[in-house]
Amino acid sequence: MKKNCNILIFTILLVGTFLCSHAASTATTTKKPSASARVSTNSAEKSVVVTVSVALKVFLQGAIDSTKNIASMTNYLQAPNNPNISALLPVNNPYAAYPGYGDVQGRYTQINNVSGPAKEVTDWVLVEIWGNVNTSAFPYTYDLVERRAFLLKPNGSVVDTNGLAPQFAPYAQSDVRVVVSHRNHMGVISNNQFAFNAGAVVEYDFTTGPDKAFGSGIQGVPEPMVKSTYTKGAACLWAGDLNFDGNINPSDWGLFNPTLLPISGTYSISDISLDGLINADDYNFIYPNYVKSIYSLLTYFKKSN
Ligand SMILES: [Ca+2]
Ligand SMILES: [Ca+2]
Repeated sequence: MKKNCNILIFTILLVGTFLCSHAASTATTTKKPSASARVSTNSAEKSVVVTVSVALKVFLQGAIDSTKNIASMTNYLQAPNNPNISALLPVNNPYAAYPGYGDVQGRYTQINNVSGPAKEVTDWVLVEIWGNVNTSAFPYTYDLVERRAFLLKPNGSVVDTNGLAPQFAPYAQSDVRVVVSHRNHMGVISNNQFAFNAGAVVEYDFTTGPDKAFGSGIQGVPEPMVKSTYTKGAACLWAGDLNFDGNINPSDWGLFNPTLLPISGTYSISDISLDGLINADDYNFIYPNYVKSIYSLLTYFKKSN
């Protein structure tokens, strides 16, 4: 039994290396099932479950590190750059506290430890797997296949608490899309569709351009991500969707820092720059986006299952 465990651990380490090397790639395809896909055993049922590995890359406009020459994000909520602020990332993911999201799993006791398995962390993100996406008529519809909260790292990669790419259950349909949302940035739906066969490795980099998100290029619809000099040419989720509904509008502005006084040492939706402070920096993100009335086609979708 001990020997079997060692073999399993060795297999996971090998596969972890495999997945990490793939996460660095910018390819956007679903690969055919591979012999080196991660395999986990459920001894109680004496069955083997082969998962789908999903390596995502996404940036948040508010968290872009303005001190760097290339696009990356800060981890100031985990390792504050202000000596008067303590680490602020919550052990339990924040999404499970939202109405209708009580099923969202995600807990990482070492989230404020930069030496933990996931190393540097910017914040929690919510990843949803959508199947049967139908955009032929309004409202657009989808089946929610699975959703969980994961850790977003400064380099944009989304990882599980072990530092590796998230694993999801296989899904028979070939039209799966991946949705990434954040508690104060506007979420995105992948423009690509993927096959979710057992053992598949899905890699998708949202940062290469707004066209990686569904809705890009449609006349009259705002680009689903922002790409600017400030973001160093990377596509980022728009900052300022404080009520997590896919729009950045007066409702979000109404939630923003009601006192308009600086506040420090807080994990708050009003801290749009994700540095533990609520001040003019955050105002400078939400105000121009709210004035533009940025909205996402996420708001056109209705869950059908
Ligand atoms: Ca909103
Ligand atoms: Ca801030």
